Amino acid sequence: MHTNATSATEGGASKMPEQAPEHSPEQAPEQARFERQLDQGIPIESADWMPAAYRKTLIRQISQHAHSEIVGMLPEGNWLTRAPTLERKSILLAKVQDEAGHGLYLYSAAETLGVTRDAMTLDLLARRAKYSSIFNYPTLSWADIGAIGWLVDGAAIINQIPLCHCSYGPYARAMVRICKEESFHQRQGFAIMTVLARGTREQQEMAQDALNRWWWPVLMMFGPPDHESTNSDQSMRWGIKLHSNDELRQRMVDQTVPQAQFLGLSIPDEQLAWNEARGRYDYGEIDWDEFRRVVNGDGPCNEERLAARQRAWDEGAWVREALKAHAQKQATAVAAA
Ligand code: BYC
Repeated sequence: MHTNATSATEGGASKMPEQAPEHSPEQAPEQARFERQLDQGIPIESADWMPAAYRKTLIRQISQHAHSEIVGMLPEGNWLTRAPTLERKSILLAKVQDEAGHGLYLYSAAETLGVTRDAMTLDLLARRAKYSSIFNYPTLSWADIGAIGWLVDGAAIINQIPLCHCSYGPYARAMVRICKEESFHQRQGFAIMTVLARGTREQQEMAQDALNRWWWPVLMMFGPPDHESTNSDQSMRWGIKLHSNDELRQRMVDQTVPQAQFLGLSIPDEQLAWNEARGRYDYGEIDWDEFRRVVNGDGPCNEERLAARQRAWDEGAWVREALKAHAQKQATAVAAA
């Protein structure tokens, strides 16, 4: 089995296409065509020429996005055996399976850029690749499943709808279906919160406690503040990102406050206030030290999440071997025919 230990984003992964450095005189016509495509909103496809740095940025972002979907199955999977009813269990099972599907579409989209899924996975396991900070927080009660659907999937939709129009065709197309499924996920989370918020005092307290714990980490999902976002400027020029981190975070706050009011829950932010002049909500300071700690491996569940992915990789070795043997057998049969 191929277990390339080099980094996908450093170009060490197998099959990474050879490409001359950006802006070399020989590449000027291709560079001009690439820029024209961006200007005219024509998607860049995998066979098109693209600057090496554009390819590298896409591999970084799409693979991290894929890893997030797969690691994101773990906190929710934790409640599959403890869902309160058969109906809730079936819905949660479908949602977790959807996340697996999202991971697969995204790994496939990244593979169109010439990187292998094995190389991407090994980057995750070696901590060279990131995944969303949000999945390093534990799911302590059933209300957390409601909060994840409502808030985490809510944030995902706000962040990901624009990606349906990003400049790289395979990524944009993968996002269309993902966003449709995320909408269902968000509604199932809101439905859980609605039941709890209208339930007994104990259920209301569970819902409030979940909101208290998830609110700030959800706002961190959108990434560092714009002035600290190292990739944003270039990614926005390339049409990979269409809005800044702070703009999307603000949309999340503005969208969620009325939903919390509807539920009768209070957002744990004393500085939250409607700003008439801006026509948006002002909100309090995010603990960016916590964000950096969690991204750098020191969140409540980082070790547990990576250990689970490592176990899945090790225990899945025989499946990968079997698939490879099957593919070789098929190829031999076709060649012989
Ligand atoms: N967590 O320059 P910046 C989901 C990193 S899946 C960890 O602003 P960029 C869901 C960033 O990678 C959720 N790391 O970066 C799944 C960069 O480091 P590197 C995932 C973060 O890429 C299952 C550095 O910080 N969604 O919702 O321009 C169930 C500087 O940041 C985070 C996606 O992946 C973070 N929160 O913008 C339910 C969407 N934020 O890579 C739900 C696609 C930043 O240079 N990705 N970093 O070493 C994006 O839209 C962008 O990559 C981000 C960050 C907005 C996340």
